[in-house]
Amino acid sequence: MKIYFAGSIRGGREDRKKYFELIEFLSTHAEVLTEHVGLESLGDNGEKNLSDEAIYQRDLEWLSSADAVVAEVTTPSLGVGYEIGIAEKLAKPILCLFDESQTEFRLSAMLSGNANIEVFHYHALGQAKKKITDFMGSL
Ligand code: 6IA
Repeated sequence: MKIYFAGSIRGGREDRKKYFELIEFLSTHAEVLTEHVGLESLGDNGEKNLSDEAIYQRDLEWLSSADAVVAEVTTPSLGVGYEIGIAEKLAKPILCLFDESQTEFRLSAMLSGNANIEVFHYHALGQAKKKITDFMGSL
């Protein structure tokens, strides 16, 4: 099972520790194609040794080959929104995780109003992990 994990990079790296923990948890269930998204060393400029064109090509290939997408969507990110839209068109199962305790953010209606996307609101990361387990079990 291959999972494409999406999380904000240039949209802001404040939640990177959360991405790291979710990726670690996901890795116990499946192969995570995008482990770099959770790396502490990845700043909001992303990967230094790859051009934007190379990153785009590689990420779209990974997205096409993934069995499902898990996205942490609390910090708004154009790239994550784009990936979710493409994943929907590719008919991939999509789970979006939104941290309700970060009250400065509100989830886009393009996700919360979309019946093709499973949106889960959580307060504690443990709830998100439990949801991931259920989601993976449903694939
Ligand atoms: O718009 P954002 O940068 O927040 O988009 C984040 C999402 O797009 C993540 O889910 C990644 O899968 C993907 N993505 C966007 N930029 C990168 C990146 N470096 N490295 C890896 N994945 C990326 C960006 C720029 C770098 C050459 C300086």
